[in-house]
Amino acid sequence: MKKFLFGCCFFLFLLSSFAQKGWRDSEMEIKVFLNNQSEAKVLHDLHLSGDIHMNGGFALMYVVPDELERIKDSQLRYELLISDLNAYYNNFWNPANEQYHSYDQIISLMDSLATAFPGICKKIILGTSLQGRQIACLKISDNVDIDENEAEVAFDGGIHGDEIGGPENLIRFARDLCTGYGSNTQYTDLINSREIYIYPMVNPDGRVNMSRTNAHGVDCNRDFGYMWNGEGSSINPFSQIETRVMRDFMNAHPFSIHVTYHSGIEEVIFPWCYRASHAPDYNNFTYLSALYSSSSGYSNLPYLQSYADYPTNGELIDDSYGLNGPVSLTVEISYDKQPTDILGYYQKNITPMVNMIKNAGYGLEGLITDSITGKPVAAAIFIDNFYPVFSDTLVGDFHKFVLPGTYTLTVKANNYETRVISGVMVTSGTSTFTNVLMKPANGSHVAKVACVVIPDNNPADEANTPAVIGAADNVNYSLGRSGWIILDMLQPVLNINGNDFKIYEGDATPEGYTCMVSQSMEGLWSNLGTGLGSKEFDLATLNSIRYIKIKDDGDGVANIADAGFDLDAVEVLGQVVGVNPEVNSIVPVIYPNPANNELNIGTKMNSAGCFELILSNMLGQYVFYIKTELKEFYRLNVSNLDEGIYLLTLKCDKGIFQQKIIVKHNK
Ligand SMILES: [Ca+2]
Ligand SMILES: [Ca+2]
Ligand SMILES: [Ca+2]
Ligand SMILES: [Ca+2]
Ligand SMILES: [Zn+2]
Repeated sequence: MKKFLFGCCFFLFLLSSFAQKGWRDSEMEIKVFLNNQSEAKVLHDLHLSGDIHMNGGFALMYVVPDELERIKDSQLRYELLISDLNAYYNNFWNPANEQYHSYDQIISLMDSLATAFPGICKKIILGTSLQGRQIACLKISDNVDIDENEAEVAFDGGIHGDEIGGPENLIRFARDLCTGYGSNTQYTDLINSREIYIYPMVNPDGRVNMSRTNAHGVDCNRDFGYMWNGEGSSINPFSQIETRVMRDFMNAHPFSIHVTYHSGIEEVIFPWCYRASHAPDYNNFTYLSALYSSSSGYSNLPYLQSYADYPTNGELIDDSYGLNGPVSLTVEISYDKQPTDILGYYQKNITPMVNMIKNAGYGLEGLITDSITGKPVAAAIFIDNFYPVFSDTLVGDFHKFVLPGTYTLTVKANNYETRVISGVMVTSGTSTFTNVLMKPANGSHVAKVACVVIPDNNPADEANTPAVIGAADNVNYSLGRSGWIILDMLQPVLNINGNDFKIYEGDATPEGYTCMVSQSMEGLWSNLGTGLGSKEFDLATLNSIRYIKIKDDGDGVANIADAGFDLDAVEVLGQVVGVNPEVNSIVPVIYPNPANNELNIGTKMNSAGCFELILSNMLGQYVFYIKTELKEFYRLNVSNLDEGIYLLTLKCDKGIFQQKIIVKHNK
């Protein structure tokens, strides 16, 4: 153990000494010429850092001398572009670069926009980089301090720190939007009707160090957790702070359209990056990519599925789309990573950026609220066979870009009945609004997929990850051999008497797996043991958890349809405990849950006579007690209770009813 710790410390020491420079010692940039797919495969199999662009017939690779020897051995033709990247970029920002704003200048521009336009522009610090720099974005919208029922759209750049054109575009765009408010009619309309997020430097250490990677030497655009596969020196999905900050940003804002900017070639690419087959939203992707291209100032801006340019795993756009459902595009704005005519490239991209903001509000939208309280509901919205989007939990609104047509919406939410709304028509250049009232009901399941991994991919399976959301329906996501998934239950799963949740396998051939649980995505993970097919699990010594991780046992064949454990659903048990059959027939309706000010209890105990109502905390202490005459409806004031989890007990002469209640005060 000591030896292991020493090894870790030594490793950290290496990383921190490495972190002082942006690139590895003697790292160089080379251009490798690729005539065909088999040459690209030879290069890919060397597992080096860089971007392969089959679409352009070349790759830009970042190699140290012994890696260069491997390229020489492979007989691939290459050209040396930069012989020592650290030396080359050493004085890039000093003296000040005339074409580009530095990290400090971009941050102070963001601050000054927020100060000069406080009604429509707000700077949000999302996190801090490894070397202590701000990871920040701007929100540009009317009533900027309030989350309104408006479509949200995101632009980010600079995940590869040396590709400095994207961030430069974005800060100029932010400035033009703000200064145009009130005078430019189009900008004014969009700022009034959308929530625009501009996130110019995803990897600020990389910008200062002029490096592709972050200060840990990891390519953040291979570190994302949807079909992650250990590329770009990433040792775990979401292993880097820059990646986790982006993940949390995506979870907090259900974007309708998201665009991420790069340089190295000129093209628009869309998911999937990790597989050849088309994503269910393929037609939506190609429509918006074509619009981006045709409305741009480029004479030719090709658009294609990312995989067709070259396969990669762990990219931001797969993660953004795969976990949250927006249209997510990568735009490569220039062959040069630091083009001298940056103003020209900005001008080529203004109209398409405006078009993306516009289209973020087209398609389907709606408001999802509790039918009794009117409060917003956290829901997954499935539209035909597209990847689901999620409601904004602050307002309850959702927005999904779709092409004109007639659609069926299926809205799934924990502790509500599923709603299916069909025949929703969408016409061109507008949005169709649907008001969705959700009826309280018992039942809690997976709310969202949080991370998914299949070692070395399994293209033979359709990889239907959204199939695990909601109640069991025999529609599965197959984990793949040794694959694993992290499920977000959203509300805490409590440890009550007996088993606490049930994992469902949705086919007739049971397969083995391990089940782990955690309060946080970052761990610690507790192992609850193994299962074979559907099985109930007990939280044992834990009080409550939010995330469930299921890992296939590694048996069987890797590259076939339905390889690995076939996960259908996870159901939270113990919503109702200690109920005898007689009481079951008079199970009350209790809402909202979580409760803010009031908890409504429909007792349905007309035949039960006198009853006792007890609310106790998780230590078993009573926080409320009443013994009362028969009543069909009871309203309990919880506004003065501390936030947390409580157990509601109803006793009558026919038995006992219990349900866990969450008290959460909206701030
Ligand atoms: Ca607004
Ligand atoms: Ca238990
Ligand atoms: Ca099976
Ligand atoms: Ca299912
Ligand atoms: Zn890039």
